[in-house]
Amino acid sequence: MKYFLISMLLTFSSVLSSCDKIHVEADYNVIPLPRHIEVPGNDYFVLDGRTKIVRGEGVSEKDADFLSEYIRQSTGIECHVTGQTRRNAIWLSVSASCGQNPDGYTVTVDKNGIHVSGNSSDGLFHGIQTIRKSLPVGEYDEVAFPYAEIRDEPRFRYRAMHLDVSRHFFDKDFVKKYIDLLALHNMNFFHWHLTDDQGWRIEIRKYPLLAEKSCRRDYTVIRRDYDRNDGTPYGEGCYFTQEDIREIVQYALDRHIQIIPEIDMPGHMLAALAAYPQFGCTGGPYKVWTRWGVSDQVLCAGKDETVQFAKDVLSEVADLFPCRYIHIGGDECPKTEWKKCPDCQARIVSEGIEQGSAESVEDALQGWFMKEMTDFLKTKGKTVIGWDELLESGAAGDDMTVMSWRGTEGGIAAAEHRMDAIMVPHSYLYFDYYQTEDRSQEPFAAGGKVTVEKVFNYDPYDGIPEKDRKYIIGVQANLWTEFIAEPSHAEYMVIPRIDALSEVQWSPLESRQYADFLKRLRRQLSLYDLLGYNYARYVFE
Ligand code: TNX
Repeated sequence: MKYFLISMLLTFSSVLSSCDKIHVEADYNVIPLPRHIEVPGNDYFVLDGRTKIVRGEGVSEKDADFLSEYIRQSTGIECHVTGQTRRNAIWLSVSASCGQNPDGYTVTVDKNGIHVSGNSSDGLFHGIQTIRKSLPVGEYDEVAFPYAEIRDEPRFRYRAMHLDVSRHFFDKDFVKKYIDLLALHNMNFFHWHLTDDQGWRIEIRKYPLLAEKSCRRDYTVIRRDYDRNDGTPYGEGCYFTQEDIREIVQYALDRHIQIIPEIDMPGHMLAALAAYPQFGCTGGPYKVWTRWGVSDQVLCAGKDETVQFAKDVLSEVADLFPCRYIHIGGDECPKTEWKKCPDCQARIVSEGIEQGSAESVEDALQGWFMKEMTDFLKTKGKTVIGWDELLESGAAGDDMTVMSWRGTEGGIAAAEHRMDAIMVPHSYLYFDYYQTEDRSQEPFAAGGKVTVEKVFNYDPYDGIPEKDRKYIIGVQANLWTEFIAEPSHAEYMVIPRIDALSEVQWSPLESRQYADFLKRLRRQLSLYDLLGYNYARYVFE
């Protein structure tokens, strides 16, 4: 009797646990939401340790390995990559199955397994991310994938996040972790703000003092209280060597992300001037800035050596980053010194620069400077991106791409002029801003109020006439780091606003609902916990 009871119990519990296993289900309602998900019935394909990953033609070993690693990370199940098999597998392939969009992919789940097919290897990678995010997080032997048909492609072809490593430095490991986060959200560009008044963070071989001197400031002001400072030098040795850069570029490329470097000029250059004062209007001396804001000290547009310096820097940067885009800033460049500088005034005369549509003749001089850089970079096969001030200099040509940050007007005007534009309006997409209605609950931030819901409801086509919409190539959010010194704080500012952003970038407007998004977000948190990201919880409180 005793043995009978024990064996009954054992049978019962094994039935229970096998039910348990079966009921761990994949869920395709991920972030960003795929365009089209069809789940026809109640049938499942069961993934387990015997499931193989099969690499079709044109599929890289790396991409297959990523999938294997994601499955292991999330569930503990080891799926190995092998040659062809007819059953119980995840087949990866690249073929134009879902229209022309290179970022598009399809997923089909049937009794034999899962087929992921990308229109290009980028599309395949996004499909792999969707499978990854569909997985439950925990220790499992089996995961049931409901039979499904997923067809997906992004709304915008440019999908990015920005990171400022000048105001505060974030090291190689963090930059990689940040890139991982972008990949998880199907983004394809990373805008890397490498230089600013408060610190220069990239090695330039021709100007070694940029790494040696321009990375370090004597102290840092406390918040915005310019009468107080922390009395501690900051940033010694905090820069990326060219070797670091190459490593990070490759790391991003492996994750189907291109890096757009930004060398902000001719303003936001005080750190560089501290090491090379001869490139300023007055000759200095200058100090790497210890406070925030907009400095009057900028590169001199009149001196030939300065123009050459800027080109030399861009030349090394262009060689380091294979991306077609290079960002040359152009924002917040006061003309205080240029108005007084004999060299700048002489340049205006010698180049016959006229005010034209610019706000002042010195603004037109900035236009001349930006055009010099643009033409130079064109010889290197690069397309220039600049902040929306570009439009005020009268020099913006349709070969430049405008980043509209002061509002949406810059983007609207750029599109009108048939220039490509990227929308980054600060009141919707500055993630250094507060993220709730009640600032008192939050760590000190740059200002504003950018709630998750506000990001979610942003539509980059707002105010853009139908005929101009093709010029709005995409949308990104910025993380300026004046008040963000720690990696965990940076993550906290970004997540979960990045989730809302990724839906703006990827998913069709019609299919998105905030309440539904929050449900999906709750699921995504388990992945953030697993991967060790810090995030803000306000939306759930
Ligand atoms: C404006 S956005 C800036 C940055 C600051 C940011 C602070 C832009 C092109 N310039 O230099 O860090 O505001 O929110």
